[in-house]
Amino acid sequence: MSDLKQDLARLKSNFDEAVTQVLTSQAVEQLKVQFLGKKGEMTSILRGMGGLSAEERPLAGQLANQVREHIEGQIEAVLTTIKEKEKNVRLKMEKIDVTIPGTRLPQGARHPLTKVIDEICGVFLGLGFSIAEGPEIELDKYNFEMLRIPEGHPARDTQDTFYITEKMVLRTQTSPVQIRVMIEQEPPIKIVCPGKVYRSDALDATHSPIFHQIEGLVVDKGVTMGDLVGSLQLFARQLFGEKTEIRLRPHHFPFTEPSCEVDITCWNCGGAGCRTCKGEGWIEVLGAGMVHPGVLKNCGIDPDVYSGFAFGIGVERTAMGRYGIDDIRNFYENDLRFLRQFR
Ligand code: 2NL
Repeated sequence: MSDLKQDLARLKSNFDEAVTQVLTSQAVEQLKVQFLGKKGEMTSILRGMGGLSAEERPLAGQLANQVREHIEGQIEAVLTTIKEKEKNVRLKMEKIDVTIPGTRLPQGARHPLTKVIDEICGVFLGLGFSIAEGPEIELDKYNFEMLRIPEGHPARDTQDTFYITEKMVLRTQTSPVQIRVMIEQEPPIKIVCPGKVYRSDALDATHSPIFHQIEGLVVDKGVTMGDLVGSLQLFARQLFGEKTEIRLRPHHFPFTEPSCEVDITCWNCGGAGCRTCKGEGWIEVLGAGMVHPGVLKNCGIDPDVYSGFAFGIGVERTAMGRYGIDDIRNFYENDLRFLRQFR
C-alpha cells in the first residue's frame, strides 16, 4: 500500500514538472497519453492494486482517482491557455491587408486588322448581309475555273499561287466561298466573306504572301448596277462618314461584267486634294461588278432569271490608308509599340 502511495506521489510530481514544460496543444495531448493513456503510467500503477487486500483497495482507488482528477484538471487548464495562445499567433500570421492595391493585368486589344474586318462586316450585317466562311485550302476548280479564270491566266501561274497538289491551292481570294454558297443555296443570296488569302509574293512594304480580303455577293431576281452603287454608297458613308461620295471607274475582272474600281472622296480632305490622297481627292477602296452570267451558270443559277453584284475589299490596304501605315509588315510583327496605338 505504501508502495502504491509513493508511486502515485511520484507520478503526480513527475506530471507537475512535465506540465510546466509543454508549449503546444499537441504536446499536451502527448502528455495526457503518457500519464493517463491505456499504456500510460497511471495504468501500470493501477495494475499493482491487484496485490492489495480488500480493505486497502477503496482507499487506494480514492487516492488514484484524486491524482487522475488532478492531472485531468491541469491538462484541461493548460490546453485552454495554449489553444488561446496558438489562436492569437495564427490570427497575427494570417492577417491580410485588404487595402494593398492589386496587381494590374496588362489590357489587351483587338488587332488593327481585326478591327477593320469587324467594322466592315458590321456595316454589311446592318444592311442585312450574312457572314460566310470557307476553307483556306481550296479546289483549283472553285478558286479559278468556276470564276472564269482560264488556264494560262497569269493569276494561275505557280509564280502567283501556292499549289498544294495539281488540283488544290491556297485560295488566292475569298471568292471560292461565294462559289460554294451559290452551289449550295438558292437565291436570294446576300453574304460577306472575310478571310485570309494567299499569293506567292515576296514580303515587302506593300506585299505579303498572306493577307486578308472581304468579298461581298448579292444574287436575286432583278439585281442591277443601281443596287451595287446604292449598297456601296451606304457602306462608304457608314464607314468613312456621311459626306463621303463614291466614284466608279471601268475596270476588268474575269468574274464580273461590267467591272469597276470604286473610289471614295478622301476621308482626310473631303476631295480637295491632300497628302493622304496624293492630291487626287479620291482614294481607291475596292473592286466590284455585276456577277458574270457564266459564273452564275457554273453554280447552277439561271442567269436569265437571276442577276447579282459582287465586290472585293483588301483589308490591309484599307487599314493602311485609314491609319496612315506605310509598311504592311507592321501588321504581322507583333511589335507591341505598334499594336498599342490601336487600343
Ligand atoms: C478586288 C476585286 C472583286 C469580286 C471580287 C466576285 C466573286 C464571285 C463572283 C463575282 Cl463568286 N465576283 N468577287 C468581284 C469583283 C471584284 O475583288 O480588287 N479585290 C481586292
